[in-house]
Amino acid sequence: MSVSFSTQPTSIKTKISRVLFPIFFLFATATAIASFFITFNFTDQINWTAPAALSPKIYTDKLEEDWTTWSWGSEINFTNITRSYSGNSSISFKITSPSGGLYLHSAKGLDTSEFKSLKFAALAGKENQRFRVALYDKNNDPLQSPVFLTSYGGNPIASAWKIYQIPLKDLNAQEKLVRGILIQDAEGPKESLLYVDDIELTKDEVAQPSKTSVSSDKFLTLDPKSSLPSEEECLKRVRRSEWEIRPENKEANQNIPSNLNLPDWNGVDERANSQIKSRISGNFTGTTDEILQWGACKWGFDEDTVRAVAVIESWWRQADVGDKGKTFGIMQVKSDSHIGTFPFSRDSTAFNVDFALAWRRACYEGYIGSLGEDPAYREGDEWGCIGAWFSGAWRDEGAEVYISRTKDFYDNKKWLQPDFEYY
Ligand SMILES: [Ca+2]
Repeated sequence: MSVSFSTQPTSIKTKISRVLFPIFFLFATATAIASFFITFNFTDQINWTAPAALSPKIYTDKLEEDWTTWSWGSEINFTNITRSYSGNSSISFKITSPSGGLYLHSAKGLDTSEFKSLKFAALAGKENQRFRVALYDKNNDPLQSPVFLTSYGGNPIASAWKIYQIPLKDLNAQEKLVRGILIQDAEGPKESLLYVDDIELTKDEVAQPSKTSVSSDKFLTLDPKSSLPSEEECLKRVRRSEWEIRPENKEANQNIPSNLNLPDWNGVDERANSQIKSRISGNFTGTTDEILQWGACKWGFDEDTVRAVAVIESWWRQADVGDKGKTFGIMQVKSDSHIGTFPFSRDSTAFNVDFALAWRRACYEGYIGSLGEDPAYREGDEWGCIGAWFSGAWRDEGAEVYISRTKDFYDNKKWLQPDFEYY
């Protein structure tokens, strides 16, 4: 301002002009710039689509600009007002033929480089529906085979909205241009119905998908001669979830045996009968995984060894029958070598698991006399006992092959793999 005030005498009018003009000029310029931006932004919202990376929302109460439906095998309402997770409406997605897909397409696509996960809310129209999710690339090809919601906190349920957050790395969609989002029926009941709301990409790291194996309270193997937790304690310690990959086990999962009267085991250390066999009850109900956890807790074993053995024995199918009608259930309990187990081994998942793990514990304690004939048999070899459950002998060839296969399932957590539910 000192420049504007000349040291030369000047009229008041000139002085005022000299002061006011720059102020007016600045004001006018600012107004013009501001109005330019306001006008531009206003236009922007109507006609101009932001660069892909700036627009990670795909659906809120309607499909966002540039997203359209390429769906199939379904009836879809994008402004369904009967349910909403937020705002006024959601997508209702009713399957009319198997593997019907809710497929959202963007010609422009989304650059995922700044994002970490795909997030959406889902509510089931009925229970036990299964869905899978995939993202599609710039050529509209799938980036990889779909992942199952089962692995990300369980299937949608009918009583409450669930928020799914799937890491983009699980979808092979990091640093990609994504042109398609698929949520697909995975052979659930006919005419399944799903509500979906608030589909977006987020920058949030996914802490951990709520897979069942991830927990600090995981059951681990307790050394021989450890005192084992009571059934009451295990009832409290099982981590409950809605995850059920074998809905067909439901009836047996709800069945607790009555009038159980198992004869004493022959050819064993007497402690196998007094301390172990006497504890077998099948006194638990829950989902298939909860029952496996309960057995792991009660008998003091690494819960993933229990899950892995249930994979190799029956693929977690309690209705499984083997050995020409002599072997039953999720852990394949042999009715001829384990007298008194049938029909409980067939009718109650908890009994089946309870019995198989009681036997494993007796073996692990060194109490199984028939194995004791082998000089190599010793207490404290859990995998050796897992093999003996299969072969009836101590680390023979059949047992070693079985142990090796079971270890593979243990290592890759087979029960959490996307294809597991189809075995
Ligand atoms: Ca909404």
